[in-house]
Amino acid sequence: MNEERAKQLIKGVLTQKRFEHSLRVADVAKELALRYGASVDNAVLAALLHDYAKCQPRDQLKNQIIKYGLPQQLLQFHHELWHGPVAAKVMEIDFGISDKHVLDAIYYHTTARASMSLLEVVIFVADYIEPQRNVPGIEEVRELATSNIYIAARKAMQNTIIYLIQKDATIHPDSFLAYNDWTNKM
Ligand code: DGI
Ligand code: FE
Ligand code: FE
Repeated sequence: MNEERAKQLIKGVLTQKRFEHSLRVADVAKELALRYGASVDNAVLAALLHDYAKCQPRDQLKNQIIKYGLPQQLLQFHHELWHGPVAAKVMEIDFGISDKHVLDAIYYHTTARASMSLLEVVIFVADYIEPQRNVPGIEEVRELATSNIYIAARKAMQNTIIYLIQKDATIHPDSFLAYNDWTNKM
């Protein structure tokens, strides 16, 4: 899988809006990879593919969680958390991506988790700060991302946890584990 093939692939399965989001995430991921010393090729590839399954119907995502033997626990959480794990499995099994860091960056791009690799953090932060996203506190995260990507990731997760609590939503344990991990590293 290379950049051009990845672009073709997502163009065929995403809405125009989601496709353009993915291109912007790839640009930001490239910038962060250069700044922090992650593989630029892997960052661009993972960014282009991270939302590959985002536009699939809920039933289809659910069927793939079962088919691929992904944790059934996912089904107890918001369906928004399903598209990363499913995309990672499809990339591994149907498209032959074998790089574990790329697969994990796709898998964990929504929830995050403890002890993420640099590439995983790059994708998590790039997805959060891409230029067209507009959530409260995003400017602070953009600023932090110029100096310390882990502190930026922690702030992004803090914002998301607060947002989810305010709307009485559940929070996946991996999101708390990521937050605690980044807090301990401060
Ligand atoms: O797919 P994107 O919209 O580009 O971004 P994403 O995959 O990071 O999805 C983010 C949404 O997922 C965000 O609105 C919050 C929501 N969400 C729901 N439950 C959880 C969650 N995010 C985290 N980190 N943890 C949750 O438990
Ligand atoms: Fe996503
Ligand atoms: Fe995204």
